Amino acid sequence: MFDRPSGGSAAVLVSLDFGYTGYEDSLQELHHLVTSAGMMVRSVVEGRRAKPDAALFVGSGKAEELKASLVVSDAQVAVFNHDLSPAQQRNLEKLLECRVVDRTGLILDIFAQRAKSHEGKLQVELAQLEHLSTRLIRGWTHLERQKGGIGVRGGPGETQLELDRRLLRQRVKLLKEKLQKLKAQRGQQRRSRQRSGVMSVSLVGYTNAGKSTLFNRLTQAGAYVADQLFATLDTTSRKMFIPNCGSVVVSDTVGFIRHLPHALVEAFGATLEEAVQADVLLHVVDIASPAREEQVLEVNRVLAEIGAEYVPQILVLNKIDSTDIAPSIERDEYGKICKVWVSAQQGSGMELIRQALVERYPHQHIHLATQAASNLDMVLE
Ligand SMILES: Nc1nc2c(ncn2[C@@H]2O[C@H](COP(=O)(O)OP(=O)(O)OP(=O)(O)O)[C@@H](O)[C@H]2O)c(=O)[nH]1
Ligand SMILES: [Mg+2]
Repeated sequence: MFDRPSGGSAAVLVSLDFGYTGYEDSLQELHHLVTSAGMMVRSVVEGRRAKPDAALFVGSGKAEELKASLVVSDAQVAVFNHDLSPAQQRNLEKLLECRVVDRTGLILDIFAQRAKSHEGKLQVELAQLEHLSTRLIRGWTHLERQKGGIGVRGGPGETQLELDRRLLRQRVKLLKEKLQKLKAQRGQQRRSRQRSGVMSVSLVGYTNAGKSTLFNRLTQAGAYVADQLFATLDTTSRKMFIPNCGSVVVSDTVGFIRHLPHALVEAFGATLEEAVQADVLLHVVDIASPAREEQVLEVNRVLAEIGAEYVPQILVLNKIDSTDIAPSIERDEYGKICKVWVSAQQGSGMELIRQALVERYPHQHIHLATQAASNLDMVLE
């Protein structure tokens, strides 16, 4: 609704090294994010600073270098590998005379492009509005165009700013109500699934780890797979049957990324709840990525944020075909499989994942019983 589509634009990336670890990885990830948004990377402006400049984020010399780079490479967008304050973004746009996108804005842009389902679209719009509301300051007029369309007129003496704020609040409230209804429906479906005693497994992991590829392997579904960040936005669930054991419902979910914008985590609450409510999480890791350890930590951090830190996890170390590791398993101190090395793309190690799930199956009933006892709603139903 608010984003100007980035697809097709040429971009100059801006990245400052503040001396934190993982700088190179984050810059590489920015590249991938920008191409995933459908833009072309024309050049990269880098620098080092102790801390960001209050007015422009980069120093004034660097800002001039950036301006020249935008002109030389005929780029229309400057994409920052950082989050900018509303004032910094405004100052930069004025100085550079081009669109300035920060990291959160870029991720929101990709989500807006990818959203397919009704729920996904509502979630993205809510996240965009929440992000925007922090930027709603005097002189900001993005909502102006919509004002007439919605047909709301400000009362006497109401400033443009107050009107904008009011429109925004109304829309946010409406979106939250709609999402709440969808969440209730989702909960209903989940409860009937739980009552039927079917084990539920959610695939979680860093974006591009191979969750959808694994989902397709396990369930013979045709989920969208691509070398893009955030290829999957909507949760898809499919049944999978394990011989001599029973049915398992597997859900493919949205991927995580470092510094996942908070507005997104909040807006995607209903979708992410699929992970919170699962009996087991298959945490998919791209073993070929040099940043894999940090990615695992980041995924666990988001899982804790949404209340899924106590759901049992099996670590699926994927993409072994790009290493010299063979399909294999590791067991925890209780003798249960806790790590599985596989290649979802080649289909190797799939039987090891099924074996790991079979081991967890009996616990499902214990889990259900405890959950039912502690959840009055379920007992009363
Ligand atoms: N070499 C190799 N590549 C793989 C493997 N599994 C997945 N990929 C590739 O990794 C990329 C991402 O795969 P997806 O299945 O879309 O990853 P995802 O985790 O669902 O990603 P998002 O939905 O974007 O979060 C694709 O290019 C896949 O072909 C694997 O076992 N080996
Ligand atoms: Mg996916």
